[in-house]
Amino acid sequence: MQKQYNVAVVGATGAVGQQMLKTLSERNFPIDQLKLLSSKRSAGTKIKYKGIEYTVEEATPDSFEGIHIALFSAGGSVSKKLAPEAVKRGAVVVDNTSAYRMDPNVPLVVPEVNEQDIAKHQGIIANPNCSTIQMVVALEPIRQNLGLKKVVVSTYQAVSGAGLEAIEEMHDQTKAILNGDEVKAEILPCSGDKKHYQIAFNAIPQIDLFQENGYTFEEMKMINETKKIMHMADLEVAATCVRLPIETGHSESVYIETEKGGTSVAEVKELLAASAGITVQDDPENQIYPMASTSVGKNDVFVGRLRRDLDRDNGYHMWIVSDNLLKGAAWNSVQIAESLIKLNILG
Ligand code: NAP
Ligand code: 3JM
Repeated sequence: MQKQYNVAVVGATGAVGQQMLKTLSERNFPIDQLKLLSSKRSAGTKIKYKGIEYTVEEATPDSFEGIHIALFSAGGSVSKKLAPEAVKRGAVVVDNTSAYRMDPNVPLVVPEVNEQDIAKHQGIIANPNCSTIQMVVALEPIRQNLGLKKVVVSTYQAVSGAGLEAIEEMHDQTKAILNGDEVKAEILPCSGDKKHYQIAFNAIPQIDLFQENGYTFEEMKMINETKKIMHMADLEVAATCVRLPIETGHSESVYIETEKGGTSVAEVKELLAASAGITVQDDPENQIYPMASTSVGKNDVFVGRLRRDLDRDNGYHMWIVSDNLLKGAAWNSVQIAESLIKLNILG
């Protein structure tokens, strides 16, 4: 019989945590005991998993006694405080926050790209940022076959990437505007920043806090994480991250320059179509292309609108879409957990 594992989900009541439970259930993940953890606020809440009711508990260091795998998505400060406590108690942590992603001792993993890096873990494995994950899945087959020199990305990101409160804020603002009522903005663009702007019927060119270099932290996550995952410290990457009033599904306009020039668009499409985790949706004649709305609930990364640059024979433009809560968060984390079992490197 397959071995069963004790699994803790930290942030189980959140937007990512809910998708984590759905994904674990759909994958029939080999769970012996399941522990659902949150802050004090939601402790006592009942959540059903596979028809059985569980009571959510407040996450404390002792919550991790006897846990084999801990899936963290409760924000960076919770991971900084509790992930080392989980590791101390023998758990392997898959962390969905930015807390450890750039730590040289922590593998940053997208299984389609660098599954082998998991083997180097010292207790914590980091799950990249949602916008990074979907982009590197699409870029990796191109890197392998044509080489990669430069990436310029602009994102069109959904509000669910900022949590349940941001979704609610978008709903409330939309209703208020349509009813002619006063619009309140308290969360977006970034709950930790001074000013808040309306997201309904808007496009906000700020995700996370501004850094000293004029880029936002979300943009710097995409830049630094892409280089780390692809093992390409010299890759040229630039990013502009924008929040749109879309509930779920991040879209990206991506321009790349390859090492090798002259490969036809048809050949690049074939490379992408043959790769794990990618669905090509690209048929302009029939208006087929990826969209946020059609990506929701699916694990794949969708690629379309592939065109050669008009001035450079090693330049390509494409449109990359994925469900930010699935491949961008829950599904990638569960894939890492499945790899830990498959590669027999759980602690
Ligand atoms: P959310 O909907 O706001 O949910 C936050 C979750 O964290 C809730 O379950 C909340 O519990 C829990 N939490 C908050 N403070 C806590 C504490 N002190 N101790 C224990 N649990 C606590 O946010 P979300 O969208 O699910 O995102 C959660 C985190 O996941 C983000 O902060 C981010 O770091 C990460 N994330 C990663 C990606 C990615 O790209 N890989 C994408 C989205 C989010 P209560 O119900 O008790 O408040
Ligand atoms: C996505 O610590 C926090 O306040 C969480 C901020 C956050 C992050 C992050 O930096 O971990 C919100 C939404 C992410 C992420 O995946 O990078």
